[in-house]
Amino acid sequence: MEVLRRARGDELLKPGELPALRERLRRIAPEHDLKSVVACAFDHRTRMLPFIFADLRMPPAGVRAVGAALADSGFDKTRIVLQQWNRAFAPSRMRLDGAIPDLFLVSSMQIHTAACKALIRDACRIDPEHRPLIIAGGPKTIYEPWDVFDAREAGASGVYGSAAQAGGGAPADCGADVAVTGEEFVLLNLLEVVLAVRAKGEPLRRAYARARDSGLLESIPGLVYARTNERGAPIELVDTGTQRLVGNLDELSHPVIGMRLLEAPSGAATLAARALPARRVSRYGSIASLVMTFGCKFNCPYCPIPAYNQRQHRVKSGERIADEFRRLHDEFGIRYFFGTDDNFFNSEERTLEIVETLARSTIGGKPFRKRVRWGTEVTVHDTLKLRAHIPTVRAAGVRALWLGVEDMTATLVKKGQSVDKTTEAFQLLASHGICPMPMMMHHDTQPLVSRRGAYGLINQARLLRKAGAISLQVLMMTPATGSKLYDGAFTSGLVYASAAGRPVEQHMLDANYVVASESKRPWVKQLNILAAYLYFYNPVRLFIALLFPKSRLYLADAGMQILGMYGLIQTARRTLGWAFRLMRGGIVRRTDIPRSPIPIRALETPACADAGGLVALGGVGRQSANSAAAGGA
Ligand code: B12
Ligand code: SF4
Repeated sequence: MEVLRRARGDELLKPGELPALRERLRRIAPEHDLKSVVACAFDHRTRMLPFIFADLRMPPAGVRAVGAALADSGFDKTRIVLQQWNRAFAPSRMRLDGAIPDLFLVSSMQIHTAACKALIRDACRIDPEHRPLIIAGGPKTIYEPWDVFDAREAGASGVYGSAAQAGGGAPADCGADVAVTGEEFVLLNLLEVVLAVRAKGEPLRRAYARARDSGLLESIPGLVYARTNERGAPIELVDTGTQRLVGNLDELSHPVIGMRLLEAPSGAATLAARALPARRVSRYGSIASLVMTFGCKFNCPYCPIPAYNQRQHRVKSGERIADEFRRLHDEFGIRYFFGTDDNFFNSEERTLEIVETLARSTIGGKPFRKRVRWGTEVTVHDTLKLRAHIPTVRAAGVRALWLGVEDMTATLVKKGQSVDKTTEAFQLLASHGICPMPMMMHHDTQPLVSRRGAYGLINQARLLRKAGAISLQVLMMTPATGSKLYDGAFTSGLVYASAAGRPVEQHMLDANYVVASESKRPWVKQLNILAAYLYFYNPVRLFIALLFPKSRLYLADAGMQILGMYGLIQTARRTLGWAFRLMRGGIVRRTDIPRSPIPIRALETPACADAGGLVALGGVGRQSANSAAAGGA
């Protein structure tokens, strides 16, 4: 099920509402002196193609934004811990300024759920009197907020594997206190409400419980919180409805604030006395992700993005983006950037405003393109629409664009692409020194190779390479939470529960594993993905890339080959065992849609009335199906 849209005209916050909230919090922050730790859950079993390098080198924008929002609201005793860098981090042992933090926030994608739950479980080892208020957020909870609560007393099996997954001896209330299904504003709104009832020196979690029990949280759209029994175990979840979105992204806190809060990589379970010094940030986080736009005008049924954004296209101004590049470059020495856009070329007018501003901006007296290199996601359709402006895009510093090609023949998905158009768009970008990076989706009806035409997976990889691609992403079509196709994929029995006795776990939902297919020989699909990667990344091609590189960027082609071969080894190591299980058979399918084992009471907000009311959720996943794609486009 998709994220429900608020009533028309009520999707966005009023202009200035977010900065005003920060300002109010700044005024009361000194008397509360909160200490917060924001953790990014990361399951290292997901390390493989197509993102084997970026997954560790790019501090995620989500946790950085949450940390920045807190610090920018006056709560500067905040630390961001990435499990990518700090595998041994144990929340039960965290101390900030010598004390147990008041707030423990966890951000997770769906594929990192096991790691997210383990972090929450460990935080629950802190005795209840001192335990921080535990808040979960991010792409996991946006769609399946109920999965971060302790469901053991509800006695259910949960989504994939056990929902509770609590180890022996874990306390009864071993889950998050509250899940945020929205963005920064929702978190700050919650804090303001809780701090308003907090007595001097009172534990934040106790003040939170009082605010919750007095019904004060009901007026904050974007929360799911637990009502508990005397043992602290959740008996009911309350869903306050869809958030209002910040429309003008210039109102967000500056990314440099979040970048200053990162915990240095270490093998320790505890936190260092100070955050990672600015001069060392780029050594570990050499790529900075930047929020520039949100939303996409297309409506691909396998993609949750348009519904998440309530069909809004939200943007930052060119001036603000230039400032973010400049300050991140100057303060941290970062030269590589990635835009977190769903479809950067979505609106011609807004795109031009951004790239023209960047193209005439300077950093340290030099033009942008000489100082920074960046990439983001776009569509083939919009690239061709903007063909006359590609030189300006290049002058703005863009060196790579990821395009959601999916299937060049548009048999699977139609969003304005075709073999000719895709080839034209790729050649156009390559001719201007921008590396076109294809994102493809393999599906049940697509063969590995077709004798004629361009239908086969390898046929398409070959065409894309010829047209200038230096990287390849091939993912299997897999149901994505929050997409239109999600529920149907389950009820129709497409999705596997297990194969040859091995259950499908959430870390396997990254579209690298074949976990939903009608194919009689799904193991062939699994091997097809490896074959396509091997066709694209191999020693022969590396040799050719050294002699006749596809990219104008020095050694980029050869570098991608080396990275791709390393990633391929990891992908094969992790997915071959699954291919053998698929071959052995014994595939058990599921027909139940993942749903909350704990009853959910959805508050009926008039705002959501046009979507049938939140009652429609009934505890089922809040959103969409899954595109295999990493982001969008
Ligand atoms: C950039 C990106 C990537 C990058 C970078 C990831 C990184 N290290 O930064 C790369 C290319 C590596 C990547 C990889 C993948 N990605 Co990706 N990616 C994105 C993208 C386009 C932007 C993410 C981002 O930075 N957004 C901007 C930040 C500010 O937004 P945010 O993270 O949502 O955080 C906000 C809120 O969620 C909330 N919030 C977040 N955390 C918390 C925590 C608390 C406590 C609170 C209160 C609030 C809160 O507040 C934040 C500020 O507004 C999103 C789509 C999107 N537009 O968000 C997909 C997305 C996150 N990716 C997705 C997927 C599926 C993947 C892959 C699995 C794809 C694949 N098949 O390989 C891999 C996973 C790799 C791995 N091992 O982790 C999905 C996740 C779906 C889900 N339900 O979990 C998304 C949502 C796209 C989609 N289909 O909708 N991805
Ligand atoms: S898959 Fe890409 S083009 Fe389609 S709706 Fe999602 S972001 Fe837009």
